[in-house]
Amino acid sequence: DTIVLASANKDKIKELCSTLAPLGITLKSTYDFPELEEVIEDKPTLEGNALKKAKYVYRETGLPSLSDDTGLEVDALDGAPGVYSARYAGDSVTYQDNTDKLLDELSEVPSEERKAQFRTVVAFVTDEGQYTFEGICRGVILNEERGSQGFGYDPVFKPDDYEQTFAELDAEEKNKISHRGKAIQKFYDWLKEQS
Ligand code: ITT
Repeated sequence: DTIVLASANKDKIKELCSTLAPLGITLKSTYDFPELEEVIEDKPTLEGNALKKAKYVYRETGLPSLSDDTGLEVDALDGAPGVYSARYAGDSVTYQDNTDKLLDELSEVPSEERKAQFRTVVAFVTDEGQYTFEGICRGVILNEERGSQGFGYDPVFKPDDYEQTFAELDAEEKNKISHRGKAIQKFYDWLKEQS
């Protein structure tokens, strides 16, 4: 029961492993297959990019492949940065550059209008077919960064019903309520039904 995680993002791999490994699933990542190339994420949707990544890795390795495409969708920005979340401030930028741009774009937006959601689409491709699973976590974008755990936009995202940002929660707490945690839970429930 080996699954290849079709991701090059070490922070995502860490979160995915910590949720899936305890469930008895053996995981490899694209780092175990040096011949794999980086997949260009040029689809207009999270679903499209997630499937593109998992299909490529499945084709090259012949092993069941699981990918994750995630976007931060801000209501006041009509869903931006969305599918462009990794390169919001430009190509080859840091998490900090993207967060700075987000805070800048929202600088005039009052707190009650700063609602947003993280949305993850997980794609699973095997001999039998291709499947996607979605997870959403709603919250608000704060005016400043808080906390040092997690990654990406975590320091400015405060999930609904919590006082802390994702960067102030430990990994286990984040996984329990996060977009990624929910998508993986759906995937796992489906996987169990198949056996
Ligand atoms: P792979 O395609 O190799 O998996 P990536 O970093 O390109 O990695 P995405 O396009 O899905 O992956 O990433 C979108 C960006 O959204 C990511 O670079 C982070 O800045 C941000 N992001 C994703 N998940 C996040 C999370 O749980 N918390 C905070 N920010 C997150």
